[in-house]
Amino acid sequence: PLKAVIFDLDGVIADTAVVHHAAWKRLADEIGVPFDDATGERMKGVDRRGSLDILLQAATRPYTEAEKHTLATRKNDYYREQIEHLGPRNLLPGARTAIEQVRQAGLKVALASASRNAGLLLERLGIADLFDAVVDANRISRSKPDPEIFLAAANALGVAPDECIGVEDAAAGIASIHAAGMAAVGIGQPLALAKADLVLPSIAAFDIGTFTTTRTANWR
Ligand code: G16
Ligand code: MG
Repeated sequence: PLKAVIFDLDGVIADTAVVHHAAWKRLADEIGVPFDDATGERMKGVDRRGSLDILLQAATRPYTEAEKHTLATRKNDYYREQIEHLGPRNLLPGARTAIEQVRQAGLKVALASASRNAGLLLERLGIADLFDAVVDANRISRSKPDPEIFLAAANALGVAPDECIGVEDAAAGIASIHAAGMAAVGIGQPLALAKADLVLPSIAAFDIGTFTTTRTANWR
């Protein structure tokens, strides 16, 4: 039986995917490395250092470890500048309702975010107390698409992976959910999320009844 729903943060609950994108774009422009939407899409759900490596694939010279550290920090400074100003209005429409629905259905709720800024974001968005467990990149060692983060979330909730649904906006996240042995709901473009068991255009379309009142086979 379904016992828990594990949500991604950026791009699912908060509209911060565009803020990450803008911060990477600013850095890319400053160091003269090309950056397009496809590159931005591949960075979604990937941790900070992994995202930098994706950006630097288009660089014309190698970067030292020390330089990479400086660049990742600079991008994070740009990102933090922006999220300082966020509030509950930056929740994606329907996000709070989706989480509340899950709780009202008697299921547990966890967050699985690759962002080291996840705790700060939850506070700013005013939803920190809606989660039974929060797992972010500070608590794991292997980034999505590795299953570690979703497995850690299920473990923190005390439920088995096959009793969980994961909700993600990134291809790397869908892969992580499936590798953990969970069903995956994609939020966004069906083309980018082709591997998901179900794709919804936005979190506003999330209806827990889809998963609790019909047999898994009907949607998965
Ligand atoms: C998010 C974003 C990624 C970002 C990562 C790390 O993950 O989707 O684009 O690179 O966090 O963020 P930070 O630099 O703040 O640690 P998620 O899993 O919440 O979608
Ligand atoms: Mg995401």
